[in-house]
Amino acid sequence: MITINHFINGKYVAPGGGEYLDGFNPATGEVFTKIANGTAHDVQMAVDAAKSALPAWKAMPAEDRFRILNAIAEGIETHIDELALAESRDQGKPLWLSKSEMQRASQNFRFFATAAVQFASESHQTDTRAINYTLRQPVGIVGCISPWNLPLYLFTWKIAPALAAGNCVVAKPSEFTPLTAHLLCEIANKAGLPPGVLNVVHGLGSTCGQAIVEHPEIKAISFTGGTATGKHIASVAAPMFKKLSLELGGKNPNIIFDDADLTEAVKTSVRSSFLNQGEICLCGSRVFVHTGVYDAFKSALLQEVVKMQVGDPFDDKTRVGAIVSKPHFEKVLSYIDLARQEGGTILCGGQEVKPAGFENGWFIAPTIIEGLSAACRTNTEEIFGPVITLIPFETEEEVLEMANGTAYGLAATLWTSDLKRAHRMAEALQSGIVWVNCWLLRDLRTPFGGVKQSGVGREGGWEAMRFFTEPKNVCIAY
Ligand code: TXE
Repeated sequence: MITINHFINGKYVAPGGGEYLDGFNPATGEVFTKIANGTAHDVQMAVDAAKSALPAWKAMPAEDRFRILNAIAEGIETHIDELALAESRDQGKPLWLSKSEMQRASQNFRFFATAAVQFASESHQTDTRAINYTLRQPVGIVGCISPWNLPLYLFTWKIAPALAAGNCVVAKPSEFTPLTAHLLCEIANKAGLPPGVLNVVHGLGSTCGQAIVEHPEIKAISFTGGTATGKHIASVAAPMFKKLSLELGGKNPNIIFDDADLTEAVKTSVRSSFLNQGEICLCGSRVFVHTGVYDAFKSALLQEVVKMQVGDPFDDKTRVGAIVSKPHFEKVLSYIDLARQEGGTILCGGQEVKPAGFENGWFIAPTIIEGLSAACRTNTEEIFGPVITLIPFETEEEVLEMANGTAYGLAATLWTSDLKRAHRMAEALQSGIVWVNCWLLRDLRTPFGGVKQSGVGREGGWEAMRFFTEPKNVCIAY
């Protein structure tokens, strides 16, 4: 049994209340970790540590901050195998995928280490009268709350820019997948991160997470998770005038026009539908296909999807691992039932799988559904599992209306060889991100986030550095 304690002031500490939560291996259904069940008291200790560390951390020369953050990136790289094993055990995802995510976690630190030395602010000359310059000062103590789908990848995506900008952090990973964040703390210590600069607390969102959001000395909250939770967090943080960055759910369209390179579109759609068991906010869960290529696309996609191996996360051939938790597994299955009730036809999958040796795990076969209206619940609510729907369309106007017809607006993908159409669609889609003839091709400098109920604010590049700093205008008369 692995014990996961808080990391406060550079040391692992037991929860003040002495209580622990069970942590499950989703592939076996077994408990293998005990997770500190943090309370407001533990969050207060983390805030106290952050407060003591803040003056020295924000005054540290950027070059020194760069060196420490870069050493954390190297530490992650050195421990990639161990971290990837832990991630797959905790989350259920295939090991090959965990390895690439651990590389990205390292890259997040490397990227924002260099941001610490490159970040700059503006100056404005006001005629011949004055010069204005903008100071970009650290916000102070910031809260980072991350979800369970890409645990270390998203945890580091938040804490690296927060630290690079000179803040001290109180962070909470998801109670479903806290293991890699726990291991990262030791790496941070070895890299020379001063005690108190990064504090990691564990526990339930409704108690420990809530205490972070409510704490008056935590001045900014960066959150990734469900839309309902984001709405609640905003209702608590906004009246306290905290800075808020919310990266929430999606119900993303993947649009295949009749002039698309079908081979590429099918190959990438397999990934954009089912990578990480479909538990990525960027997955294209509504696949709109032009009637001219609908049958050809459908049969080519089905041919690939029925071959996908579901099961043991540690088998290299596995394409779909376990669903993160029992409640989430049940939620996804309930949506498949709903699709049936709404009149959908299940083309493949549609049920749980019990792979040999993993009969107690939470597995769902990759599922493709057709025959549903674009406006039904299955097609407008986030399922966040290995479930997609196929929807035919005739015209650009029609698909645009359907694609934009949900409360979400995170990431859209379109496949076409017509450049003018790509520009027209990219302009008109209500979405924070538009991928044309590709998916999840990431450049860490680009703004990342969604519109409508997919969130508020942007992460990535200078956007993240701006979020984690307060601009102050200084006007000096000539
Ligand atoms: O996430 P929650 P859940 C979507 C997906 C999923 C749904 C719910 O559709 O089915 O959200 O997932 C912390 N104050 N996404 O309920 O609750 C919590 O401890 C402060 C999309 O598992 O949003 C965890 O660390 N914190 C998504 C984090 O919030 C609170 C990724 C996320 O948990 C809190 C995951 C509170 N009151 C799920 N309540 C994406 N955008 O990628 C919870 N938390």
